[in-house]
Amino acid sequence: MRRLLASVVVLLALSLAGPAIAQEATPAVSDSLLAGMGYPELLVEVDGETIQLPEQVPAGRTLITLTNAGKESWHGFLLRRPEDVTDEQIATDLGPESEAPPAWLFDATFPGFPGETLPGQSHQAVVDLAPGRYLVIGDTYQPFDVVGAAATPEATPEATPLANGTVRMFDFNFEFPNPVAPGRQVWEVTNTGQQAHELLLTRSPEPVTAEQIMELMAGESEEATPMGGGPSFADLEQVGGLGWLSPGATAWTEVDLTPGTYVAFCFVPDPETFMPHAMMGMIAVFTVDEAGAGTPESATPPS
Ligand SMILES: [Cu+2]
Repeated sequence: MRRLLASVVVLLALSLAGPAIAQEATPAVSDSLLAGMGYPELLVEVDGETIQLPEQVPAGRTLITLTNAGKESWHGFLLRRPEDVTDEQIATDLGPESEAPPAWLFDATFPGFPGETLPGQSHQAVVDLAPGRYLVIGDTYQPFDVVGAAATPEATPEATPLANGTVRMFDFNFEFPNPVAPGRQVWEVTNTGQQAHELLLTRSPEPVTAEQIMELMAGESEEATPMGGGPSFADLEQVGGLGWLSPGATAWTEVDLTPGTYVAFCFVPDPETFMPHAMMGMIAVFTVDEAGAGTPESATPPS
C-alpha cells in the first residue's frame, strides 16, 4: 500500500510535508464554522499506521472531522467503491504487491474529504455520503459502510452550508474567489472537470509565482529553490484543503488564512499516465492581504 500510494498518489505531497511547522493551533470545535452548522459528524482519527472510524454511518450530508494523532503530515482521500469490487479485490489491489493504481480506482466516487492535516491538527469538510461501501485511503486504508436512504440535500436549500466563497476545480487548474479575504472562512468547492481533483493548499513564507512552483516540481530536491530566489518545497506549509472530489461533485471546506502567498496543488494522478495533475500545470498561486484585495494567478500548463 505504501508503495502504491508513494508511487502515484502522495509522493509529491509527502515531499511537501517536509519539516512543516504548525502555524496555528488546531481551532477549538466551538470556533469552527462548519461544526456550527449542525450536520451529523463522522470522526476519523489517523496516526500514519491506522485509520479509526465507525464501521457504519448514516447516509446524508455529513461533517467529517479528521484528526491527525501521528507524527507525520497526513494526506488522504475518501472513495465510494464501485459496486462490483469486493473487499478481497481491494486487499489485493491495494496490497504491498501492487505496482500501479487499479483501474477501478478511477471508476470510484470521490465525495471529498478533509485536506492534508499536520500532526496534532484537525481539519473538517462537509460532504455528501450516498449509501455504499467506502474506503478512507492514506498510508493505509480502512473500509466502512454508509447506510440508509440516499440523501437529497438539494431539495432543501437551507441544508446547504453557507459559504464565504467558491473554489472551482477543473482540468487542470483552480479558480479561487477574487479577492481571497483573510481570516476563517468556508469555501464551497466544485469540480467542473472530467477527472477527479483535490485541493491541497499551502502557504509560502515569501512571494512566489506559479512558474517558480512548476520549476520546483521539475527539480529533484525538496530543499531546492527556484533560480533567482524563492521558497523550496520544504518551506511550503500545509493549511488544509479538500481531498479527491468527483467530476460534478461539490463539498465544503474551512480555511483560516493569514495575509501572505498561497499555493494550491492537485496531486490526483491522470488515469492514463498516472502523472499527478500538478505536473500537468494544476497549480495556482494567490495572495491574501489585510484588505482582502489579493490577486489569483494561475500556472500556464506546459504545452
Ligand atoms: Cu486534479
